[in-house]
Amino acid sequence: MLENILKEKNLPPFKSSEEMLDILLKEEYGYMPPKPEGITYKSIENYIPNFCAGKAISRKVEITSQFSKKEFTFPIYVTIPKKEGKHPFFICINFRDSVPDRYIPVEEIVDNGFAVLSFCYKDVTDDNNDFTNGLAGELYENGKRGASDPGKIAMWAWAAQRVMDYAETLDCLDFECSIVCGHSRLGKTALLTAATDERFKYAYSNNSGCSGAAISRGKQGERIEDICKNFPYWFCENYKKYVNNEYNMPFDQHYLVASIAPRYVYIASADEDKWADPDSEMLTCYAVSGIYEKYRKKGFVCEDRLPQVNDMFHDGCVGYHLRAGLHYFSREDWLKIIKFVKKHSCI
Ligand code: GTR
Repeated sequence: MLENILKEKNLPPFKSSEEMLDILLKEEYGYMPPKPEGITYKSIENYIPNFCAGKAISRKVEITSQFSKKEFTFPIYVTIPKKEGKHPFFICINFRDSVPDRYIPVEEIVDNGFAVLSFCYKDVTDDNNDFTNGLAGELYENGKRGASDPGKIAMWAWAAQRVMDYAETLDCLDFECSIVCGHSRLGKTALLTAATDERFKYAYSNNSGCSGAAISRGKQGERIEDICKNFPYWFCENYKKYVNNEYNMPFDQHYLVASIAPRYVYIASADEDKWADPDSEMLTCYAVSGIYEKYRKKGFVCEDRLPQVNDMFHDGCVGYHLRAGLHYFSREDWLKIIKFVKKHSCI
């Protein structure tokens, strides 16, 4: 059944990872901002005293990236279990700088043995059309950008990669078990982060929908037309060419997930989140499955039908679940991605 649904969409065939990523950057997200020439970190220890009943350390770190004549600083929040050993860890791109946060149940994450490093996306650059503030202000003269220059999603993804730079200075983390995660617009960002940086071994996208995990051809709910009208600044200028023109795109969102293969990808949907379109999100998992076979790995292992509430497919390198309820990064979503990582990394 899924094979037939996919056939009708006539998706562009896979190319090499480099080619697929290049098309996505040129036509959709814009090319990533350059890596900094230098980077420094300033830590405030014991940021939240007695955090998680004393089971975790809490630290605030200011990351400063240096470019030729400019520099850019943003804060991150680090929570690491005190227990001995190397900890698997999440880099979580969040809507707020609060820790814990309604989208990050930190104590439960720590109790499961994971560290979490999070930041507020607006501390990198505002979520609006203003390209003169934060990182955008450092990159663009006069706030003007060319057709393939980065949109805001690429800038938030760049910031998650700087958090990985910082993580690499710590010897208590397990780099075989690094996960970048985010919800909605930040789920799109999480996928782009992993696609452009192999240091992330897992990417977790929560309810990311249009221009994230969902196939655009024939998508229900939000379409490229809507997203380009409401949030044109998330993308590069070229993306507007594809408004109501999905079937002529030289790419679709399966390229984004395929660029992460053979690393792990997990896509989560919510049943009442019709705007994101769970069916189109799961179809992406199905569409990329074959890529993993090239690497002699299991791709996506599922029932041959569209998703149903409480489905959870964890057997292959591509994971998926459909949770009951609304558009939200819930505790249930966290527990399911944690379960998936534990299963595949044998924790
Ligand atoms: C919606 C947007 C979605 C999703 C969401 C969010 O309004 O249309 O693509 O990203 O916002 O980020 O909360």
